[in-house]
Amino acid sequence: MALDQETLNQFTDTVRRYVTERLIPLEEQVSREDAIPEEVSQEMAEMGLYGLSIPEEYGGLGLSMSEEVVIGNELGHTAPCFRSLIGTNVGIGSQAIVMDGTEDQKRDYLPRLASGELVGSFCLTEPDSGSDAASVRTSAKKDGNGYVLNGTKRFITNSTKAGVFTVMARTDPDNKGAGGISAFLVDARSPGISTGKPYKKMGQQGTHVADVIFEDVKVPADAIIGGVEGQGFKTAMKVLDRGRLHLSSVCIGMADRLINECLGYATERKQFGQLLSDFQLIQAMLADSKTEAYAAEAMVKDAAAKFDAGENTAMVAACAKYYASEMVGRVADRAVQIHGGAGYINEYAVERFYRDVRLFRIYEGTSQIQQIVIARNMLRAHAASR
Ligand code: COS
Repeated sequence: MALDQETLNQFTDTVRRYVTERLIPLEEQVSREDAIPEEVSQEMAEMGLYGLSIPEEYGGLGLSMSEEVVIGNELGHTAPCFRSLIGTNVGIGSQAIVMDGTEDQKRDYLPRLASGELVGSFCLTEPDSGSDAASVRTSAKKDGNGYVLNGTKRFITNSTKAGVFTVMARTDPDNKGAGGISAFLVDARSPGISTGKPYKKMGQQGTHVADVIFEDVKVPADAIIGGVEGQGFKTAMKVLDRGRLHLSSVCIGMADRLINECLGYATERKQFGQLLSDFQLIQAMLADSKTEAYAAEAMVKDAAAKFDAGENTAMVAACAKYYASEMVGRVADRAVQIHGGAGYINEYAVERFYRDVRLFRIYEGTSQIQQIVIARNMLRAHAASR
C-alpha cells in the first residue's frame, strides 16, 4: 500500500465529496455542451488525480492497484467523461513509460503527466487494426539516428489535447506480427502530426475521440520506450491488462450510482396507489443489480490484490473487465426499465448513463477479446499442468 489507511480514507472522502458536490451538478451541462469546463481539469490536477498511478518519485500519488480501484469506483459515480479527463494520464497514456520506460523517459515525462501539465494519449487502434492489435500498419522506418513515422491512428481518446502520444508502430516490415511492433513516445507538436475532427459519439459527451495522422514524422532513436525495438506489443498488452482493472472499478461505481438513482425514483414514484419500491417485480430488478454489482466489486478487489502481489493478472483482469462492463450494461438497462417512460427522457441521468456505459464493453478490449484472453490463459495453464 502506498498510503496508510487513514490517508486513503481521507483522499477517498475528498474525491467522493468532489464528485457529489462539483461533478454531478455539472453532468447535464457537460452532456449538452459536449465540453467539460476548463476549471474542472485544474481542480482535478490540484487534487492529484492526474498522477494517481504515477510513482511518488516522479511526482505522482503512487497508489497501489488496490487503492486506485477505490478511487476509480468513486469517480465512476458520475458521468464517465470526468474520469476520462484524467483517464489517459492515469492509464494507457502513462503506464507504458512507468512499466517499460528508460530512466530518462520517466524523468522527462512522468512528472508532467502526474501534474496534468501534459496530457498523454495512447495510439494503438488503426482503421484496419482494432481487436487484432498485432496487425498495426503504422510504420516507423529507420532514418539516420532516428525513425520516420507514417500512418493513421483511429478513435484516440484525448488526442486533441494530448502533449505526448504513445504510438505503436511497425519497426520491422518483414515481421507482420506482434514482434515487429515498437512503442514510441512522440511529442504531439512534432511536424507532420495532425488530428481529425472529434467523432460524434453515442454517449460519453465531454470526452473527445479523434484520429491522429502521422505524415513523415521524425522521431529520435531514444523515443522508443525502453530503448528496445520489437517490444511495443507486449508493452501495450501489459498497459491494457492494468487499464482493464481500472475500468472495471469505474463500472462498479457507475453501477452503484445507477442503483441509487433507481432507489430514489422507486421510493418516490407511485403507481396503482403504491410506491414502485413496494412492487416485488421492481424489487427483483433492484436485487439483481445489487447482487451483480457486489460480485463485480469482489472480483475487482481480488484481482487488484493479485496485481499488487506481483502475480500475472492478464486473465483475472480480463475476467473483471468482461464481467463488470457487461454487469453495468445490465444494471443500466434495468435502471431505464425501473424509470419507465422517464428513463427514456434525456433529462434523467439514467438515459445518459445507459448510452455512456455501452462503451465499457468495447474499449480497452471488447467483451469478446476478454473472453479470448480468459480462455487462452485457461488452456495454457491446463496444458502446462499436464
Ligand atoms: N502481457 C505481456 N505479453 C503479452 C500479453 C500480456 N497480457 N499478451 C500477449 N503477450 C505477448 C505474448 O506472450 C506473445 O509473445 P511471444 O511472441 O514472445 O510469445 C506476443 O505478445 C503476441 O501475443 P499473442 O500471440 O497472444 O497475440 P495475438 O495477436 O494473438 O493477440 C489479443 C492477442 C487478441 C489478446 C490482443 O491483440 C488484444 O488484446 N487485442 C485487443 C486490443 C485492445 O484492447 N484494443 C483496444 C484499443 S486500445 S484503448
